[in-house]
Amino acid sequence: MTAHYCQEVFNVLPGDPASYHVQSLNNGLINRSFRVVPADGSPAFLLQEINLSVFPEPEKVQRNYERIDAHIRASGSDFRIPCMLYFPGGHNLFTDSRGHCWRMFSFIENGRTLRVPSNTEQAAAAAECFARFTAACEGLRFEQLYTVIPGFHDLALRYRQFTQTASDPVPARSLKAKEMTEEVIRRQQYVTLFENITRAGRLPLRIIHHDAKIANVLFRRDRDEVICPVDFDTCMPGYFFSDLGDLIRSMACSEGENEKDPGKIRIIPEAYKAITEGYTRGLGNLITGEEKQYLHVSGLFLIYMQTLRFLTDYLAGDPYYRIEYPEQNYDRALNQLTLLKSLEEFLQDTYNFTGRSIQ
Ligand code: GN1
Ligand code: MG
Repeated sequence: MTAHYCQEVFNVLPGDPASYHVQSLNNGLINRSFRVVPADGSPAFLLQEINLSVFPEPEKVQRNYERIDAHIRASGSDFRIPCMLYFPGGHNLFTDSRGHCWRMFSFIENGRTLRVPSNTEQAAAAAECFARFTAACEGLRFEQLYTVIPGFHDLALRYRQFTQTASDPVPARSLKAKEMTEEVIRRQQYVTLFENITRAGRLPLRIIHHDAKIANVLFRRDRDEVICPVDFDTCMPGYFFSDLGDLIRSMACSEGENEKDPGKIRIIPEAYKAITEGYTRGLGNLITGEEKQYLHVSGLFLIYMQTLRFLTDYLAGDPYYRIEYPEQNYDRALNQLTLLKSLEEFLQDTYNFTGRSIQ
C-alpha cells in the first residue's frame, strides 16, 4: 500500500503527481500514516488517512488540533507540537473519490520512536513531556475543544461494552477467552473505584492527550531527548490518570503490547518510579493533593481498560483495532492482563497499595 493508495492526494498537490515518493509507516492501530518525499527537494511531510469509523467527524479532530496549537503558541511556553499543513485553498482535510479522508503534518526528520524504553531516563523524559503538554494547555477553556469520542476513557462505559459483547460474542471466540473473561470480571472493583473517584469530583479536569503511549513520543535520533508527543486526535478534557496510566502501561513494561509470550511480560519497577516522578515533575505546581493521593490508580485503571478494550474487540470479531493475524486481539488482551497482574503485585509489595485500600 503505497503511492497508488494515496494517488488522489498528489493530484491536488502542486507538481507532478507521479513525483512523490511514499513510504508506509505502519505504526498505529487506527489511522494509516505515510512519509512522503516530494521529488522537487521540498521537505518531506507526514500524510495520514483518518479512520472514519473511529473518527466520524474528522473536521472536529482537526479543529481541536488548531486550537491546541494556537493556545500553546500564544501561552509563551516553549512547548511545540508538529505543524499542521494545508491543502491548496487552505483546507486542512482532503476527501478522495473513495471517501478516504487525508491530512498532512510537517515531518520531523531527526526523530525515532521506541517499542519499549531502553533506560529509565527515556521513560522519565517521555512522562515529563506529556505532563508538560497538559501544563501548556492550562487556561484553554474546555468548551473550545470538541469531545471527539464521548466516554473514551470512561472505565464504566468500557466495562459495559465488554459485558454486552461477552453476552453475545462471535461464536467460537468466547470459549478460548473464557478464563480471561473471568479474570476480568473478578477485577470489577476497579470500575467501582473509578466511579467513586470521578463522581466525587475530587480530581480536576485537564486537557489530556488520551493516547500517551511510548509509540506516540518522538525521541531525538542521536540522544535520549524527547522532541514532542504526536497523535493528538483524542485530546479532550479528562483526568491525569489517563496519560500517566498509558505511560506506565507502555513504558514500565518489559515488552510492547504486541508481544505474544505472556511469560516475558512484567512491570519494571525502576521505570515505574521514573515515570511517576517524571509526570509529577512535568505538572509542576499544578498537581493537586488528590492527584498525588491517587497516583497509583493510574496504571491499574488504564491497563485494565486496555485489557477490556482488546478483549471486547476480540469477542466482537475485531471490528476496531487493526490486526495482522486472526488471534492478535486475544494475544494483546492477554498481554495487558499479564501486565496488570504484575503491576498489582508490584504495587502491593512496594507501596502496600491495592485498589481496595482507598475509597
Ligand atoms: C489506539 O491511535 P493509536 O493506534 O496509537 C487507541 C488507543 C489505544 C491504543 C492501544 C482512538 O491508539 O486508545 O490505547 O490504540 N486509539 C483510539 O495501543 O482508540
Ligand atoms: Mg491514537
